[in-house]
Amino acid sequence: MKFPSEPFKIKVVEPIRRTTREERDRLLRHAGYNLFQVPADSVYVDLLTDSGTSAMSDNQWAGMMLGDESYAGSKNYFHFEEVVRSIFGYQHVIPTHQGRMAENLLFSTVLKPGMCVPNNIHFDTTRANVEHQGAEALDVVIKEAYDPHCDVPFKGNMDLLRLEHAINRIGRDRIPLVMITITNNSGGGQPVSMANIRETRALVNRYGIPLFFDACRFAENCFFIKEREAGYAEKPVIDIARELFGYGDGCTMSAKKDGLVNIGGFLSLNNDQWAQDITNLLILVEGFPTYGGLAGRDLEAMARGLREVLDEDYLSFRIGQVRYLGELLDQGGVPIVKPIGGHAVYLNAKEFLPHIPASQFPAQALACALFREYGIRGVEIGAVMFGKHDAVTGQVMYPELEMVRLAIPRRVYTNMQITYVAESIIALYQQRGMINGLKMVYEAPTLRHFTARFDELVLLHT
Ligand code: P70
Repeated sequence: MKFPSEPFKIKVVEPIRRTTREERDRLLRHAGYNLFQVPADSVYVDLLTDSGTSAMSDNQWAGMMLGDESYAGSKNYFHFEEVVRSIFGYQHVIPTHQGRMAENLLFSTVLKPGMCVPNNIHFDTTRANVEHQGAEALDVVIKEAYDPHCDVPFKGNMDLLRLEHAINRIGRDRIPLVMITITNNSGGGQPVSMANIRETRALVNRYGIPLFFDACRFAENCFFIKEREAGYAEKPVIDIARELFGYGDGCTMSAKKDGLVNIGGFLSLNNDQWAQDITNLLILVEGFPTYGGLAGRDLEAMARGLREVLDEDYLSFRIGQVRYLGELLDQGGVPIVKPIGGHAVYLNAKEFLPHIPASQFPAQALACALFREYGIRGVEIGAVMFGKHDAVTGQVMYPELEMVRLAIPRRVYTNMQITYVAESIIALYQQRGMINGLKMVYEAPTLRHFTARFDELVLLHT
């Protein structure tokens, strides 16, 4: 079947309401054209993120009732630890309330100013947490990742030549670890192949540098390996995951994605000294090591979610639903990033809105128009999220990709709602000349996309 149907039925529903265009226009102005500032109950289909927005299963909800809220030694921690070890295979399992805390603990422990972390592409919080330590977040993805038309199966791969060049230039002593983000979120939710991971391992081994994964969407990445990489078609996804993590020394994980939970994350690693230092810091800033900023019930939901996410009927539906949206848009002539990613479809805003120059934030303008016209919320992944002022000249530097990401929450929306999204975007594309550029009027010093404010440049189009 081209698009497998849902391997679940709906037991509980959450009503969503439709708002009027006038209402959304007012809310948008009030929000300073920043969709993070818009109340969620004014959104009809919310594709802002796939993070923390999953629907939990009856099995996970049942697990919540078995939460053991003991301060120390909760039985849910031991279950969680066993599940994480059985999939990821690393010795130490450190729970955190979400992914960025895992990043913060890791980078505060291993990084010093002037150091560097190479990654295929850092996502926003990962980059910010590296830079927060005075270190450099270096992206070394293959160059194809920056071409929205280039349809290659593993567009998240590391560029091994660039990585080796970077190691030689920067020096092994200033690179405490290399990271690989699976799937590569900032590059379009693209997977990394097993072969590339194996080769990265061989390369960093030659220099004695540890390899870590940013594992948020590991199950989706492993499913792509099964679908696309020679030799994996018959392998269970769980075995693919075990092989993949076997090439690493540890991982950070936001379980709000492929953990199928609304909150939770962890850090798992083999290095005893790092684990000890991280645990000490965890106790200072997050919580005791057997709960790490979560309730016992959250740990139980996460343990169960990590098992469910490897179910292959679930994964083929999940990847199929994202592909369904992407193919409808593609057939409707809408410019999207190819190939279609694992958790989201990415609109190519430069081609959608060729009349809006980079300085007027075309992807942000497109995301706002989609909300105002159709009540659909996506997120800008472009100059607002990743644009920078050059430290010396103050000049604005624009990222190569200017995208609106439509991230699909797991097990939440029906294919009718997804069809509505596709039809709305196709209709918006037909009236794209009406969309105006934006001017940024406020920005915070870090992670500015969450709070930036804009004005609409109403008169600038013809
Ligand atoms: C997303 C969210 C979070 C994330 C990630 C990777 C590859 C670490 C983290 C941090 C963030 C987001 C973006 C736009 C709108 C809302 C939310 N990604 N590494 O949607 O994890 O959030 O648990 O601290 O993608 O992609 P956490």
